[in-house]
Amino acid sequence: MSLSDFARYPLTFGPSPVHELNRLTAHLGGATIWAKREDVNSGLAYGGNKTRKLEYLIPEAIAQGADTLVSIGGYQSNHTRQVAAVAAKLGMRAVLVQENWVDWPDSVNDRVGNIMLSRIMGAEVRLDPAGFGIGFKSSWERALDDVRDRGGVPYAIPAGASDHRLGGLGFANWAAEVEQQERELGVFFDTIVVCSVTGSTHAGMIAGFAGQDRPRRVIGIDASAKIQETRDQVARIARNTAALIGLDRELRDDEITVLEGWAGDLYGIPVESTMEAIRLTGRLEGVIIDPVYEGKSMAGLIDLVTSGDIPASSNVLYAHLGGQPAINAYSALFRD
Ligand code: 5PA
Repeated sequence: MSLSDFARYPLTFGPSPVHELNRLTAHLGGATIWAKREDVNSGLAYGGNKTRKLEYLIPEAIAQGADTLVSIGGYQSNHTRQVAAVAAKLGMRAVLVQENWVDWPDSVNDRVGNIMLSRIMGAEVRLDPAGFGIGFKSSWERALDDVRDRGGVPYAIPAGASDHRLGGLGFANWAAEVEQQERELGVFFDTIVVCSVTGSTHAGMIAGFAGQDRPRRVIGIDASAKIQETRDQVARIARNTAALIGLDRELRDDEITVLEGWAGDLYGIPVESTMEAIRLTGRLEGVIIDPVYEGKSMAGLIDLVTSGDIPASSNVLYAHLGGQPAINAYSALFRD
């Protein structure tokens, strides 16, 4: 099997845009920085990385006769918002278990941003007090049972569409897309920087790039503050995805790099470097990134470029994975 043998239901506009961040590049004074923009990859409720992953899960859901997508995330999950949008587009229902993953005191945390968008799109939103964890949950099993009890046919999508046989395919396809865009642009991105939490975004990229001729660094920046779990999950999904798309060799350990140092102590809580990254990217480029994911991976990129760990001769591709709606739950941080 190769990637092109898997059915893909188009949910994106096509290849996501790639462009240079020239003012950020000049400001940092090192490697040349580009961005590939999953935050504008689709017309379905602001898109994002999950929209790409779902392109490879939806054909299976349709083949199984599913009428309800069931998934799980935090109150401000971007993933569940994208599931809600895809369900709406396909004429399916969505049942979303939204857990209290982040102990964030903003009184509108369970009302604005992503969760509001999911409600607007007709999803059944179930608030659950459980804390952060990317594993399987009883609340999720209950949601699946409830759909069955009502006579529906659920299709189960785990957190971040990651711990799923097909979860890595969307970003294996991203790697192929990058190679094509490099040909068109006449540039080679020797270093990719990507945020990693449930793992299949980074893992899919690793599997996809591993089948290409020119090696490159694919650096994951942990935003979960549970580094060992993230590393294990990325490694497992990368190896499963590589086997699934017919890579004819084992992935080496040095191809799986998840760095810690920018997540702070807790998932979902920005730290000083996150806030600086958000402000810098906004002021220099007019590009908005969020305090939970992209602010942390951009903080990593800034440090790696500034320190020379990523050398000045490099062309770096920053994967902007979306996630801006959540910023509305963090308004208190931007008052002055
Ligand atoms: C998310 C995830 P992975 O989970 O595939 O590692 O991607 C990390 C990530 N950037 C990076 C953004 C904007 C994201 O939304 N979000 C989750 C969610 O519930 O929204 C799965 C955690």
